[in-house]
This record gives sequence, C-alpha cells and structure tokens, in this order.
Amino acid sequence: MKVAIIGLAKSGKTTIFNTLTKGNAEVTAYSSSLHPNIGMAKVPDQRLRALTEAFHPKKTTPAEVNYVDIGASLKAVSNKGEIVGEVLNYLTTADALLQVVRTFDDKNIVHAEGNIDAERDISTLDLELAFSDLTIIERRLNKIDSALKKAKVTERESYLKEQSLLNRVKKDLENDIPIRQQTFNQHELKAIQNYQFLTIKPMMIILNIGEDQLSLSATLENEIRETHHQFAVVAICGKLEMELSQLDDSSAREFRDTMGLDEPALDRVIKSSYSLLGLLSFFTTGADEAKAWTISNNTTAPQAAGKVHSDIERGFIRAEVMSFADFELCGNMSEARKKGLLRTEGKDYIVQDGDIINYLFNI
Ligand SMILES: Nc1nc2c(ncn2[C@@H]2O[C@H](COP(=O)(O)OP(=O)(O)OP(=O)(O)O)[C@@H](O)[C@H]2O)c(=O)[nH]1
Ligand SMILES: [Mg+2]
Repeated sequence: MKVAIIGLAKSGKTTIFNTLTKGNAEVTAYSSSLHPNIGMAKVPDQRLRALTEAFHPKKTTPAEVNYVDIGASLKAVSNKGEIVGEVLNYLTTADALLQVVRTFDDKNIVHAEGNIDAERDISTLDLELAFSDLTIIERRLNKIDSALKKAKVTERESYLKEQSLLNRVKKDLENDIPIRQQTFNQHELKAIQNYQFLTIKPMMIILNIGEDQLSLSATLENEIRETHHQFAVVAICGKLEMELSQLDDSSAREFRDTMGLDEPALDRVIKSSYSLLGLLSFFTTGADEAKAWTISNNTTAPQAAGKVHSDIERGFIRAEVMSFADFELCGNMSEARKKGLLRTEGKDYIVQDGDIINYLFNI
C-alpha cells in the first residue's frame, strides 16, 4: 500500500512523515525543501507478535505501508494548475492521500493562509486537487475535439461517449463534487480509472494539533467528521509524536502512560487507512517465517494465495484456515486440528481478517 502525504505549506507534513516512518527527514520552520521524502512503516500487529511467540519462526515479516511526503504544498509544485510531472507521478500512483491539516498555533511558524482554520484549509486543498483533475479533463477534451474532426464514422461513437462522460465529471467538479463522490456505472468507473485523477483517491485527514489541544482531540476530530463524512479523520500532535517515535518502545510507552496518551499515532493512522481502503490482513506461518499480508475485502483464497506466490494461486488445491481467535483458544495448530477448528476451504472462500492460512497446491 502506498500513501502520499499532502497539505498546505508548514502544516507538519514532514513531521507526520517522520512519525509514521520513524524517519529523520528535516523539518523546517522557514525554508522549503522540494525533495520528496520516501519511507516505509511496518504495520504494528499484535496478532503477528502472538504467532511469532507460538511458532518461533526464523523470521517475522510485518505488512508494510509506503509513505511519500511530496515535500511541498501542491501550490508550490503547480504550474498554471498543472502539478509538475514528478510530483503528479507520486500522487497518481498512491492508493490513498493523507492530508495534513494544521490546527496547532505557533506564531513563529507562518501559516500559509494567515491563520488557523481547518475547514478552510481542507477546502483550499480540495480545490487544488480538483484543479489538477480539471486540467487533465480540459486537455483530453481538446484532443477529442480535434480527433472528432477527422474521425471515421466507426470511431465517432467512442469519442462522443468519452466526451460526454468527461463533460459530466467536469461539471460536478466545478460544483465542488470530488470524483470520489460522483456516481458512475461500472463501465464508466473503468473508463475513469484510465485517467490520472486525484479527487478519485480515498483521503484521510490528519489534524496536526498542538500540545495544548491534546484534551480536545476527540472534539476536533468530530467537528471535521461532521462536514466530511467521506474522510477518515485522526487528530495527532505531530511534534510530540515525532519525538516519541524516536524513543525506544519501552521509554515511549512509559512516556505515553504518564502523559495519559492513547495508542501510538502510527497505530491509529494505519488502522484508519486500512478501514478507509477496505483492507485486511491474513497470516502465513511456519518454521521459517511468520508473515502478515495485506489484501482487500472480498478476496478469494486463491487470489490471496497469489500475493504469496503466483505458483500457489495457479496450482491452488485447497486452503487450511484457522481464525486468529480460534488460534488464541488453542495455542497451537495440532490442538486446533483435534478440535476441528482448522477448516478446509476451497477456491470460493473469501479470506477474513486475521485468518491464518496454510495453502495446499500443486505445480
Ligand atoms: N508547535 C508545534 N509545531 C509543530 C507541530 N508540528 C510541526 N511543527 C513545526 O512546524 C514546522 C513545520 O513542520 P514541517 O513538518 O516541516 O512542515 P511541512 O508541512 O513539512 O513544511 P513544508 O514541507 O515546508 O511545507 C516545524 O518547525 C515543526 O517543528 C506541532 O504539532 N506543534
Ligand atoms: Mg516538509
């Protein structure tokens, strides 16, 4: 999974990036580097820890999320509404966008829009994303116009269809409806996915709150959720979380306890991004490796096997499946087998979150 971090200048993008990836990219109060930061977060998962303790594999491999902090506000990397190629590439290849919105107040750090106003900042960014989509649409419509002039009769229909779809999307965008909230039939949706649109991407909002707002975090989250139902919203104090992410686990935990802080920001952000994107984890385990895999809802057992190896998908015979809850009850596989909790599933089985799977295949 790949997530792109965006937001206005000095909203705390790099601070959040460092928090999530335990990274050390430079955070700045004044200048702006234009270098994107790229990093990876291991998905924290208590279940994988339990499997490791039970099986003592040589290796434990958590699922990963890749983050890119594009290193500047969208405005700074746009030229007449068009986002420069390199940055656009990071954005279009991301599965989700993570928008950092500043609610911390600090008079030493200039706010791009003059003062703190989360709602306005979200709208400003929405507009910038929509602008990029509109630029793509305009360009394509122009191309269709000239193509239609010399098109053969047999070609006209598909151009006209595309033209009418794009005009509809354009009209909605101009009425402040991002593409992710527009309605399409399956055929149109497929066509839409061929363009590099940004407002089609699922979006998550991180409210970067100040230390003095910690007790307000739930209230602030709810305020934004009320007007932006379609977004996942998480409030975190970027500066504090970044400092904590650089401590070792036990010192960080101690610090959290004394501060009365909730679970680490990383865990909350990852949980939200999984549910926003409709993702879940399944596990494979053995003497060599215990590993977590990320798949979407409604993935069949053979499709999930394809994540592990294409040969297993091709040669799929059946899957031996146990839920994590059943594993916890039994503590090991042979006990589970005795109790009949190790199920045999076929090619139509839909993999569930927390399934521990052993594949039987033939190649
Ligand atoms: N007080 C306070 N300061 C913060 C917080 N988060 C970030 N900052 C500070 O705000 C400044 C900007 O943070 P960055 O993370 O560099 O922000 P950015 O969005 O990456 O900035 P650009 O990439 O330059 O647009 C730095 O001086 C941070 O230390 C916060 O939660 N509280
Ligand atoms: Mg930055």
